[in-house]
Amino acid sequence: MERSSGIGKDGVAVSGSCVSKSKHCPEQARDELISILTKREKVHGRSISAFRLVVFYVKIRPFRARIPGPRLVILLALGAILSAYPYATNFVRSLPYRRCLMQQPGATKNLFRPAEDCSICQEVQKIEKISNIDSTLFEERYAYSGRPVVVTDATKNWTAMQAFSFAFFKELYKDQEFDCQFFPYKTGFQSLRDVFDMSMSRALLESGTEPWYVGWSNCDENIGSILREYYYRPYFLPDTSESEKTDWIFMGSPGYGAPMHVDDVKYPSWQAQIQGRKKWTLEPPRECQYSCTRLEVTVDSGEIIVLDTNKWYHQTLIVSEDISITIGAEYD
Ligand SMILES: O=C(O)CCC(=O)C(=O)O
Repeated sequence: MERSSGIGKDGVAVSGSCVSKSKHCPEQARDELISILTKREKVHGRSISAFRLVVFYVKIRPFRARIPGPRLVILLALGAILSAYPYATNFVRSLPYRRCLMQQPGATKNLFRPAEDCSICQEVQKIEKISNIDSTLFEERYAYSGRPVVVTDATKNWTAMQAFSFAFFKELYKDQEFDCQFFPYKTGFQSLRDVFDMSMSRALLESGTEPWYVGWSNCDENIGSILREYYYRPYFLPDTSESEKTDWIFMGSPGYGAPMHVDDVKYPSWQAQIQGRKKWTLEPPRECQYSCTRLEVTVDSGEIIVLDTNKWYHQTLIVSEDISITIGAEYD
C-alpha cells in the first residue's frame, strides 16, 4: 500500500491514446482488463490445483506403478494442457486491447492514471456534516460514491479520545524498530524512532521549539490490536465492509499538514480526529476541474472524515492551537 499518487490495479494503466468509442478504447479496455486481471488470480489457482492433482495421483499409486507408463504420460499431458489453457485463453482475450495497455513506471503513475468519471464530484457542492446515520443509508449515499462526508458522532465511546497522546505512542513504540511507512513532511526526521527521540518540550509544542508534523502507518499486529482496544470500527460503515488492519496515524503542530496530493491505496478511508482540529482542502481530479468544485471542511475533535483519497486530491492544515492527533484506516 502506498500513499502518494494514483493508478489502477496491478500497476497497469490504460493509455488515453485509443480511438474513442471504438472497441479498442479506454473504457472497454479497462473493464475488460480488470476482468482479465481478476480472472488471472483464479486461473493461477486452477493451474496449481491441476498440478497438485497430478502429484497426488502419482503419490497414491503403488510404488511399482509409478514408473512412467503411457497412462501417466497422458495424465501429465492433460495436466499441462489444463494448466496452460486458461493462460492461453486469457492471453488471446487481451490481444485486442494490447495497444491500449502499458506497464506503468512508478514515477509516472500520477501523470498517466486513468481518467476519473466526474460524476463522483459533479453534484458535490460542500462536505456535509452528518450524525446518527444508518449504515445502509451511509452505504447508499457515501461509502462508495466518492462523496466526502464528516460524521460527527462516531467516536463517542472511544477511550482513544482520552488515551492517545505523544507519550502514549512513544511508549507503544518503545521496542519497535520497523516503520511500515513514514511521512516526515517538513521535519528532518528519518524515522519514527527519531520522532519519539525528540525532546519532550518540542513534542509538547512548547514555545520556542520547532514545530513538527508526521504520519505513519502501523503494520505491527500487536500494536494494531492494542490500538483497537481504544477505538471501535466506526458504526456507520456498511455491515459487509472490512476495515483494513493497517492504521494510519498523523500527529503534529498547528500550521503544519500534508501538501496537496492524491493517494494510490486500495480503498476509501475514514480518519478520526482524536485531538485538535484539521482543515481539509479537496480538489477534484484534474480532468474534472471544470465540472466539479474545490471543497473545504474543518474536522473538529471527535469527528470522522470519510474520503476516497484515491480520487480527491487533498491537503491538510492543523488549525487548532493544540496538537492534532488522528487515526484512520481504509475500508472495503
Ligand atoms: O491527515 C493528514 O494530515 C494527511 C492525510 C493524508 O494525506 C492521507 O490520508 O492521504
